[in-house]
Amino acid sequence: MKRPFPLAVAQLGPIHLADTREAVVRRLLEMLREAASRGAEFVVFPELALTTFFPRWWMTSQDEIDRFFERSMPNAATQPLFDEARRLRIGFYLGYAELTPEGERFNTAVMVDREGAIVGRYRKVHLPGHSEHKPAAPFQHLEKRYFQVGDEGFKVWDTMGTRMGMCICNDRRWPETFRVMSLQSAEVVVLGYNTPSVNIHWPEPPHLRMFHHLLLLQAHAHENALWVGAAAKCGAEDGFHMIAGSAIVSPTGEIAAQSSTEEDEVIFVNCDLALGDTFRKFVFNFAQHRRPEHYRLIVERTGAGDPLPG
Ligand code: CDV
Repeated sequence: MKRPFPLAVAQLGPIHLADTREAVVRRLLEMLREAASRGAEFVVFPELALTTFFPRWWMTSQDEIDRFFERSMPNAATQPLFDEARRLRIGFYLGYAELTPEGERFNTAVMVDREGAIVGRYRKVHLPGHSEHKPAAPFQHLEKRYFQVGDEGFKVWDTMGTRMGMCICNDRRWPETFRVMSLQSAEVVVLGYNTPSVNIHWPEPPHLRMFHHLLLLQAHAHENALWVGAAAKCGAEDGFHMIAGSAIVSPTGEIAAQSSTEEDEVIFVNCDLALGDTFRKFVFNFAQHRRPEHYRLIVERTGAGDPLPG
Protein backbone atom coordinates (compact mmCIF):
# COMPACT_ATOMS: atom_id res chain seq x y z
CA MET A 1 0.00 0.00 0.00
CA LYS A 2 1.30 3.45 -0.90
CA ARG A 3 2.25 5.93 1.83
CA PRO A 4 2.31 9.34 0.14
CA PHE A 5 4.58 12.15 1.37
CA PRO A 6 4.08 15.09 -1.02
CA LEU A 7 7.47 16.82 -1.01
CA ALA A 8 8.67 20.01 -2.71
CA VAL A 9 12.17 21.44 -2.92
CA ALA A 10 12.42 25.22 -3.37
CA GLN A 11 15.70 26.18 -4.97
CA LEU A 12 16.88 29.77 -4.56
CA GLY A 13 18.75 31.76 -7.16
CA PRO A 14 21.38 34.19 -5.89
CA ILE A 15 20.89 36.42 -2.85
CA HIS A 16 23.22 39.40 -3.11
CA LEU A 17 24.85 41.34 -0.27
CA ALA A 18 22.45 44.25 -0.77
CA ASP A 19 19.28 42.11 -0.60
CA THR A 20 17.17 42.53 2.54
CA ARG A 21 15.71 39.68 4.61
CA GLU A 22 12.24 41.01 3.74
CA ALA A 23 12.92 40.74 0.00
CA VAL A 24 14.23 37.18 0.43
CA VAL A 25 11.21 36.15 2.53
CA ARG A 26 8.93 37.43 -0.25
CA ARG A 27 10.68 35.02 -2.64
CA LEU A 28 10.36 32.17 -0.12
CA LEU A 29 6.65 32.94 0.33
CA GLU A 30 6.06 32.83 -3.40
CA MET A 31 7.69 29.39 -3.61
CA LEU A 32 5.87 28.17 -0.49
CA ARG A 33 2.56 29.08 -2.18
CA GLU A 34 3.58 27.41 -5.43
CA ALA A 35 4.60 24.25 -3.54
CA ALA A 36 1.26 24.19 -1.70
CA SER A 37 -0.68 24.76 -4.94
CA ARG A 38 1.06 21.72 -6.44
CA GLY A 39 -0.05 19.59 -3.49
CA ALA A 40 3.14 19.61 -1.40
CA GLU A 41 2.83 19.20 2.36
CA PHE A 42 6.51 19.87 3.08
CA VAL A 43 9.00 22.15 1.31
CA VAL A 44 12.80 22.28 1.62
CA PHE A 45 14.55 25.65 1.41
CA PRO A 46 18.38 26.00 1.13
CA GLU A 47 21.23 26.37 3.63
CA LEU A 48 21.68 29.99 4.87
CA ALA A 49 18.53 30.84 2.95
CA LEU A 50 18.05 34.37 4.28
CA THR A 51 21.32 36.00 3.17
CA THR A 52 24.14 35.75 0.70
CA PHE A 53 26.61 32.90 1.41
CA PHE A 54 28.64 35.22 3.66
CA PRO A 55 31.48 32.75 4.53
CA ARG A 56 32.91 33.71 1.14
CA TRP A 57 33.83 37.10 2.66
CA TRP A 58 36.71 37.81 5.06
CA MET A 59 35.28 40.10 7.76
CA THR A 60 36.96 41.40 10.92
CA SER A 61 34.30 43.74 12.31
CA GLN A 62 31.96 41.87 14.68
CA ASP A 63 29.08 44.16 13.71
CA GLU A 64 29.61 43.32 10.07
CA ILE A 65 29.58 39.58 10.88
CA ASP A 66 26.59 39.82 13.22
CA ARG A 67 24.29 41.23 10.57
CA PHE A 68 24.19 37.82 8.87
CA PHE A 69 22.98 36.02 12.03
CA GLU A 70 19.45 35.51 13.39
CA ARG A 71 19.06 36.03 17.15
CA SER A 72 15.70 34.27 17.24
CA MET A 73 13.56 32.11 14.97
CA PRO A 74 10.97 33.03 13.94
CA ASN A 75 11.72 36.74 14.03
CA ALA A 76 10.06 39.81 12.54
CA ALA A 77 11.45 39.15 9.06
CA THR A 78 10.60 35.42 8.92
CA GLN A 79 7.28 35.42 10.82
CA PRO A 80 5.26 35.82 7.57
CA LEU A 81 6.70 32.51 6.34
CA PHE A 82 5.61 30.71 9.51
CA ASP A 83 2.15 32.33 9.33
CA GLU A 84 1.66 31.40 5.68
CA ALA A 85 2.83 27.82 6.30
CA ARG A 86 0.21 27.48 9.01
CA ARG A 87 -2.50 28.98 6.78
CA LEU A 88 -1.61 26.65 3.89
CA ARG A 89 -0.98 23.64 6.16
CA ILE A 90 2.50 23.01 4.76
CA GLY A 91 5.69 22.29 6.72
CA PHE A 92 9.18 23.46 5.77
CA TYR A 93 12.96 23.20 6.33
CA LEU A 94 14.82 26.51 6.55
CA GLY A 95 18.57 27.09 6.87
CA TYR A 96 19.98 30.20 8.56
CA ALA A 97 22.90 31.46 10.67
CA GLU A 98 22.00 31.12 14.37
CA LEU A 99 23.35 33.36 17.15
CA THR A 100 22.26 32.00 20.52
CA PRO A 101 21.57 34.15 23.62
CA GLU A 102 24.86 32.70 25.01
CA GLY A 103 26.77 34.03 21.99
CA GLU A 104 27.24 30.68 20.21
CA ARG A 105 27.13 30.60 16.42
CA PHE A 106 25.88 27.72 14.32
CA ASN A 107 24.98 26.99 10.73
CA THR A 108 21.45 25.81 11.54
CA ALA A 109 18.28 24.45 9.97
CA VAL A 110 14.84 24.16 11.53
CA MET A 111 11.98 21.83 10.70
CA VAL A 112 8.59 23.53 10.89
CA ASP A 113 5.34 21.56 10.96
CA ARG A 114 1.98 22.30 9.33
CA GLU A 115 0.91 24.31 12.37
CA GLY A 116 3.83 26.68 11.76
CA ALA A 117 5.62 25.37 14.88
CA ILE A 118 9.33 24.50 15.04
CA VAL A 119 9.52 20.78 15.78
CA GLY A 120 13.21 20.16 15.11
CA ARG A 121 16.58 21.91 14.94
CA TYR A 122 19.84 20.75 13.40
CA ARG A 123 23.25 22.44 13.72
CA LYS A 124 25.76 21.64 10.96
CA VAL A 125 28.42 19.15 12.07
CA HIS A 126 30.74 18.94 9.05
CA LEU A 127 31.99 22.50 8.58
CA PRO A 128 34.13 22.76 5.44
CA GLY A 129 36.71 25.38 4.55
CA HIS A 130 39.19 27.22 6.73
CA SER A 131 39.42 29.81 9.49
CA GLU A 132 42.39 31.89 8.31
CA HIS A 133 42.36 34.53 5.59
CA LYS A 134 43.49 33.27 2.16
CA PRO A 135 44.18 36.53 0.29
CA ALA A 136 45.35 34.71 -2.85
CA ALA A 137 42.10 32.74 -3.21
CA PRO A 138 39.36 34.13 -5.52
CA PHE A 139 36.96 33.99 -2.55
CA GLN A 140 36.97 32.56 0.97
CA HIS A 141 35.19 29.61 2.57
CA LEU A 142 35.24 30.68 6.21
CA GLU A 143 32.69 28.37 7.82
CA LYS A 144 35.33 27.27 10.34
CA ARG A 145 35.79 30.94 11.32
CA TYR A 146 32.16 31.99 11.62
CA PHE A 147 30.54 28.83 13.02
CA GLN A 148 31.05 26.28 15.79
CA VAL A 149 30.65 22.57 15.11
CA GLY A 150 27.03 21.56 15.72
CA ASP A 151 26.49 20.16 19.20
CA GLU A 152 23.23 18.27 18.80
CA GLY A 153 24.10 15.32 16.55
CA PHE A 154 21.86 13.83 13.86
CA LYS A 155 18.39 13.47 15.32
CA VAL A 156 15.21 12.28 13.62
CA TRP A 157 11.68 13.48 14.27
CA ASP A 158 8.33 11.70 14.02
CA THR A 159 6.28 14.39 12.38
CA MET A 160 3.91 15.03 9.48
CA GLY A 161 3.30 11.32 8.91
CA THR A 162 6.92 10.23 8.58
CA ARG A 163 10.24 10.01 10.42
CA MET A 164 12.48 12.77 9.08
CA GLY A 165 16.07 13.89 9.63
CA MET A 166 18.04 16.95 8.55
CA CYS A 167 21.58 17.78 7.53
CA ILE A 168 23.29 20.71 5.81
CA CYS A 169 25.40 20.91 2.67
CA ASN A 170 28.86 19.38 3.35
CA ASP A 171 27.21 16.82 5.66
CA ARG A 172 25.83 15.19 2.50
CA ARG A 173 29.33 14.08 1.52
CA TRP A 174 29.72 11.88 4.62
CA PRO A 175 28.21 8.38 4.77
CA GLU A 176 27.95 8.63 8.56
CA THR A 177 25.43 11.47 8.27
CA PHE A 178 22.85 9.34 6.52
CA ARG A 179 23.73 6.05 8.23
CA VAL A 180 23.25 7.55 11.71
CA MET A 181 19.80 8.76 10.68
CA SER A 182 18.85 5.51 8.93
CA LEU A 183 19.93 3.56 12.01
CA GLN A 184 17.20 5.61 13.72
CA SER A 185 14.79 4.55 10.94
CA ALA A 186 14.60 7.87 9.11
CA GLU A 187 12.41 7.66 6.02
CA VAL A 188 13.18 11.12 4.65
CA VAL A 189 16.32 13.29 4.93
CA VAL A 190 16.16 16.93 3.88
CA LEU A 191 19.03 19.35 3.34
CA GLY A 192 20.04 22.67 1.85
CA TYR A 193 23.37 23.57 0.25
CA ASN A 194 25.57 26.36 -1.14
CA THR A 195 28.23 24.69 -3.29
CA PRO A 196 30.67 26.99 -5.10
CA SER A 197 31.42 25.82 -8.64
CA VAL A 198 35.09 26.63 -8.15
CA ASN A 199 37.19 24.73 -5.65
CA ILE A 200 39.63 27.16 -4.03
CA HIS A 201 41.86 24.38 -2.66
CA TRP A 202 42.81 22.52 -5.86
CA PRO A 203 42.04 22.82 -9.60
CA GLU A 204 39.03 20.50 -9.53
CA PRO A 205 37.44 19.99 -12.98
CA PRO A 206 34.13 21.92 -12.71
CA HIS A 207 31.95 19.01 -13.88
CA LEU A 208 32.99 16.99 -10.81
CA ARG A 209 31.12 19.38 -8.51
CA MET A 210 27.73 18.39 -9.95
CA PHE A 211 28.74 14.77 -10.49
CA HIS A 212 29.75 14.24 -6.85
CA HIS A 213 26.73 16.14 -5.54
CA LEU A 214 24.29 13.85 -7.39
CA LEU A 215 26.38 10.71 -6.91
CA LEU A 216 26.34 11.18 -3.13
CA LEU A 217 22.63 11.99 -2.88
CA GLN A 218 21.78 8.95 -4.99
CA ALA A 219 24.13 6.57 -3.17
CA HIS A 220 23.09 7.68 0.32
CA ALA A 221 19.38 7.58 -0.54
CA HIS A 222 19.65 4.02 -1.82
CA GLU A 223 22.05 2.47 0.71
CA ASN A 224 19.90 3.87 3.53
CA ALA A 225 16.54 3.19 1.85
CA LEU A 226 15.20 6.70 2.29
CA TRP A 227 13.99 9.70 0.32
CA VAL A 228 16.27 12.74 0.05
CA GLY A 229 15.17 16.30 -0.71
CA ALA A 230 18.07 18.69 -1.44
CA ALA A 231 17.71 22.43 -2.11
CA ALA A 232 20.44 24.59 -3.66
CA LYS A 233 21.13 28.27 -3.40
CA CYS A 234 22.79 28.76 -6.75
CA GLY A 235 23.82 30.93 -9.65
CA ALA A 236 26.21 33.87 -9.59
CA GLU A 237 25.82 35.27 -6.08
CA ASP A 238 27.82 38.46 -5.54
CA GLY A 239 29.53 37.41 -8.78
CA PHE A 240 30.59 33.96 -7.49
CA HIS A 241 28.94 30.99 -9.14
CA MET A 242 27.36 28.10 -7.18
CA ILE A 243 25.93 24.88 -8.62
CA ALA A 244 22.19 24.23 -8.90
CA GLY A 245 21.02 20.60 -9.23
CA SER A 246 18.35 20.66 -6.52
CA ALA A 247 16.88 17.18 -6.43
CA ILE A 248 14.42 14.75 -4.92
CA VAL A 249 15.97 11.28 -4.84
CA SER A 250 14.11 8.04 -4.26
CA PRO A 251 15.20 5.03 -2.15
CA THR A 252 15.92 3.33 -5.49
CA GLY A 253 18.78 5.83 -5.89
CA GLU A 254 17.02 7.37 -8.88
CA ILE A 255 16.48 11.10 -9.26
CA ALA A 256 12.73 11.59 -9.17
CA ALA A 257 12.91 15.33 -9.88
CA GLN A 258 15.72 17.78 -10.56
CA SER A 259 15.80 21.54 -11.07
CA SER A 260 16.52 22.78 -14.57
CA THR A 261 17.47 26.41 -13.88
CA GLU A 262 19.84 28.40 -11.67
CA GLU A 263 17.01 30.56 -10.37
CA ASP A 264 14.16 30.34 -7.89
CA GLU A 265 12.45 27.07 -8.86
CA VAL A 266 10.10 24.61 -7.18
CA ILE A 267 10.30 20.89 -7.91
CA PHE A 268 7.75 18.40 -6.59
CA VAL A 269 7.31 14.64 -6.12
CA ASN A 270 4.52 12.80 -4.38
CA CYS A 271 7.01 10.49 -2.63
CA ASP A 272 5.87 7.00 -1.73
CA LEU A 273 7.38 6.12 1.64
CA ALA A 274 6.46 2.46 1.05
CA LEU A 275 9.29 2.28 -1.47
CA GLY A 276 11.71 2.75 1.44
CA ASP A 277 9.94 -0.05 3.34
CA THR A 278 10.61 -2.40 0.43
CA PHE A 279 14.36 -1.77 0.42
CA ARG A 280 14.53 -1.86 4.22
CA LYS A 281 12.77 -5.22 4.16
CA PHE A 282 14.61 -7.01 1.37
CA VAL A 283 18.08 -5.44 0.99
CA PHE A 284 19.03 -3.04 3.75
CA ASN A 285 17.37 -4.97 6.53
CA PHE A 286 19.76 -3.85 9.25
CA ALA A 287 18.49 -6.28 11.90
CA GLN A 288 18.92 -9.29 9.62
CA HIS A 289 21.95 -8.51 7.53
CA ARG A 290 24.05 -5.71 9.05
CA ARG A 291 27.18 -6.99 10.84
CA PRO A 292 28.58 -4.22 13.10
CA GLU A 293 30.72 -6.74 14.99
CA HIS A 294 32.78 -7.10 11.80
CA TYR A 295 33.23 -3.37 11.20
CA ARG A 296 36.48 -3.10 13.13
CA LEU A 297 39.62 -1.39 11.87
CA ILE A 298 42.19 -4.07 11.18
CA VAL A 299 45.49 -3.37 9.45
CA GLU A 300 47.58 -6.52 9.09
CA ARG A 301 51.26 -5.82 8.87
CA THR A 302 53.18 -8.57 7.14
CA GLY A 303 56.78 -8.83 6.02
CA ALA A 304 59.68 -6.55 6.75
CA GLY A 305 59.89 -2.83 6.15
CA ASP A 306 58.62 0.37 7.65
CA PRO A 307 55.37 0.19 9.57
CA LEU A 308 52.34 1.63 7.80
CA PRO A 309 51.43 5.19 8.81
CA GLY A 310 48.80 5.38 11.52
N1 CDV B 1 28.37 25.11 2.17
C1 CDV B 1 29.13 23.99 2.05
O1 CDV B 1 29.21 23.18 2.96
N2 CDV B 1 29.78 23.84 0.86
C2 CDV B 1 30.69 22.75 0.60
C3 CDV B 1 31.77 23.18 -0.34
C4 CDV B 1 32.77 24.03 0.32
C5 CDV B 1 32.53 22.00 -0.90
C6 CDV B 1 29.96 21.55 0.00
O2 CDV B 1 30.24 20.43 0.47
O3 CDV B 1 29.18 21.71 -0.93
